[in-house]
Amino acid sequence: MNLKIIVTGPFAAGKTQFIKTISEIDVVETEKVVSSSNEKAVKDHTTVAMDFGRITIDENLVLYLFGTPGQSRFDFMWDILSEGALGVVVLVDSTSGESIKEARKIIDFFYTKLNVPYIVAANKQDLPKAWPPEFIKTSLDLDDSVKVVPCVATDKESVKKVILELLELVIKYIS
Ligand SMILES: Nc1nc2c(ncn2[C@@H]2O[C@H](COP(=O)(O)OP(=O)(O)OP(=O)(O)O)[C@@H](O)[C@H]2O)c(=O)[nH]1
Ligand SMILES: [Mg+2]
Repeated sequence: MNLKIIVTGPFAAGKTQFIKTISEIDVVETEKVVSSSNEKAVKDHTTVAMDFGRITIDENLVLYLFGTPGQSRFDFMWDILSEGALGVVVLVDSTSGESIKEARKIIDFFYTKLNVPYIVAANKQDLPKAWPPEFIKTSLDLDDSVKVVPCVATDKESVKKVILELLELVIKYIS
């Protein structure tokens, strides 16, 4: 079985990094140099279309990971990418209030559009200023049933844990 998973979240939340850390194939990236000085203050490149990676869980289950662009000016891609997806990881930069605010809009978009299981990954937990997952859950005003898990997208074990948490929900949902 093949499962399509969306990795989404605000600008610079760590989506491309997350997929690169876990993918067994070279990630197909669509990075371009950022255009505004605000963005430049954060980083040089941004995803303009998608990231694509793959994970083989076992001989019966392969996950296809589709990373979205984070900036809302590319949100036409969200529609295209979400077609047929069965689960969503919403990454949030846990050090940024702006990221949390944007994440709320993204969750609303995907939940309205897809209505499939999702989890929130409170990313960049290695940074000293990171808010804990519980704080992010409260700030996002999420239902108690929504899982908000800690994440460090540069760490393979951490990314794996997030994927497995989502997979559990997806398998329940489709069976
Ligand atoms: N310290 C730390 N840095 C991270 C982590 N995840 C990502 N980063 C860094 O955060 C920056 C943004 O990461 P990207 O993967 O480009 O973020 P993105 O969500 O794909 O960004 P856009 O596609 O532009 O929306 C990069 O400099 C990453 O190296 C993390 O868990 N910890
Ligand atoms: Mg990206």
